[in-house]
Amino acid sequence: MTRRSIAVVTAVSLGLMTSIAASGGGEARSTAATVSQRGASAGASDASRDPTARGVSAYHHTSYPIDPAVVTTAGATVVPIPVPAASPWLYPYQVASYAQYGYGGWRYGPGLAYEKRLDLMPAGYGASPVKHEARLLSFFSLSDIHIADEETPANSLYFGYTGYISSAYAPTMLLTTQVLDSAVQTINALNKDQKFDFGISLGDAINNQQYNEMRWYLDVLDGNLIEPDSGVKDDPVRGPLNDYQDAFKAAGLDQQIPWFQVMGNHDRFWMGFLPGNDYIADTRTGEQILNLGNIITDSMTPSPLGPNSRGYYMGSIDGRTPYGDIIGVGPQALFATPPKVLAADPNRRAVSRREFMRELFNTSTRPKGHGFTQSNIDNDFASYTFEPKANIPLKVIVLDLTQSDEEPNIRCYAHLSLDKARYDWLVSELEKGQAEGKLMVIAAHGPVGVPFDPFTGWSSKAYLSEAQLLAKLHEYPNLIAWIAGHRHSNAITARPSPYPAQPELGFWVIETASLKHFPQQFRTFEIVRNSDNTVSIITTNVDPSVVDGSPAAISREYAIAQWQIFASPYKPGGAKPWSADSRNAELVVPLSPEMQAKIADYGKKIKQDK
Ligand SMILES: [Ca+2]
Ligand SMILES: [Ca+2]
Ligand SMILES: [Ca+2]
Ligand SMILES: [Fe+2]
Repeated sequence: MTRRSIAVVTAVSLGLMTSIAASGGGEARSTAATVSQRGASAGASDASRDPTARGVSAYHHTSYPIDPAVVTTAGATVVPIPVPAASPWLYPYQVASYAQYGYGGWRYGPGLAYEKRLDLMPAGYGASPVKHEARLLSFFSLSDIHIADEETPANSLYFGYTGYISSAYAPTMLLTTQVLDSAVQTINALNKDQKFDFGISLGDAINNQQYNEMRWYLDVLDGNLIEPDSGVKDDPVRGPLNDYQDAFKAAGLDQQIPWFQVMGNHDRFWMGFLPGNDYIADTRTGEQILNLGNIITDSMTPSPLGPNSRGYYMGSIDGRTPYGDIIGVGPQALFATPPKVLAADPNRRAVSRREFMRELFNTSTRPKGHGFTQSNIDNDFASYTFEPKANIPLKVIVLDLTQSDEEPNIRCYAHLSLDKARYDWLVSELEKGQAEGKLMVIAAHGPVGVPFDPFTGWSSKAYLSEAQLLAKLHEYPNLIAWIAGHRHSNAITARPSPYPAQPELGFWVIETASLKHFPQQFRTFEIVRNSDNTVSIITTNVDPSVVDGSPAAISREYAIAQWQIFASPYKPGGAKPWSADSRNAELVVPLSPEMQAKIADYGKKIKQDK
């Protein structure tokens, strides 16, 4: 078995960070605790998870630590503790009451087994034993990080704060930089055990297309000092490192790991939903809170108004309050004067798709541009390819699947789409990869061939239909996987070959969840060559490692509470939960006879257990 297919428990040095001073009477949990000990003791410490009781005042460092006993979901899982039956249903914005009513509690549960999936293989395959023979490639995916400036006047809180759309308001938006920092530290710990060849961020890196969000995102990965605060400087809980607005030093991704960026709808549209206009642009950098109509229902009429529609103040967060109280939200008729945020901030300006790509050159991590080149910027074309490992014939096709601004507004702009230029480019890259005998992985913000709501799936205005795209993809034997975010889901979907005589025309669609919604997980991938010259994609979900009371731990409570609120049958409008499932799997991929012969000697030999 390979390393990531077993429970991983790694002790790591915390570098800059010193030990966690468990002052204030909190119990010190052994950092060397094994998984089973943690499972057994978890129930007893749940009371300590009330962020109001403990806060994060125990830290007197410049950085936030993680639990050094890093474990993937193969070793332990985060299991929400059900909300007591006597508890009332809460609105998502009632963050201060979550703990009191038992929302957001969790414990460690047993590890999640790997499901071995043979969906792409011919009938009868699997009768004879097959070994993992050589390691070809190892990487991680992060997705839908949604680094957020919660104090922006150009928010969309109105659509989410009472429980309508889960992406429009989530209390986790207070703590996005800190959660990414904990994920980065967790990746660094795993990397000590076995090196990642690269990492990929699958889009929606930032929440609202803002310059300050982009800088926070890149500065966390670079390991810079983070001031996660906009407008006026706030300190909701007096003192350093004890609230969501406090400055902290990010750990930074290990400089040895190159990482690549995919374009998402939130990276280039207002709240992932609308191309901006002058009103939205002026609002971002001003004090007046955004006033929009119901863009959700407006967009279903024949002539949607989009950013020109008015009627509701979208609200913002009062950055002086410990739980991020919402201000300036609701129907405009309820306001005598238009509501404002505490202060304007020029760094809230929007980044265009070009500026988003250009900013990726302004980092200290590798590679410059994180996949994008000057020609991508010149042509405002956000698709590219890269070959992660010189001695492995595999290329990654990074595809910009966001809608064109020119597409008409049909239920907003969060759909997946391709125009002719991008489709032609995709086909030429698939043709080249096939001709050159390279395995291929497509990385795009959204998946294909999976169920969607009416707002986020394949655009009816795309150059071709989703069915036509899928049919084309099934022409390339060397395409082994399509990896994506966007649905905030960990789903894994087989796309078996439509032609039984050629199983190699199938591929896998592998999704990565969001760091914003429960379960806040990323994924690792290991591609191995098997003894019968099939390959296996071994993929593992990972929860960022947290210590009690840290911002990332508080965010986990918030994420679980929000999921419980949306899953409740008492929710007005009914339960609208999303899948909180984790998925660990070994996905077996059949190759063409030519590729089987070609890869027979590739990869680093895996020492056999027996
Ligand atoms: Ca903030
Ligand atoms: Ca502020
Ligand atoms: Ca503080
Ligand atoms: Fe997203």
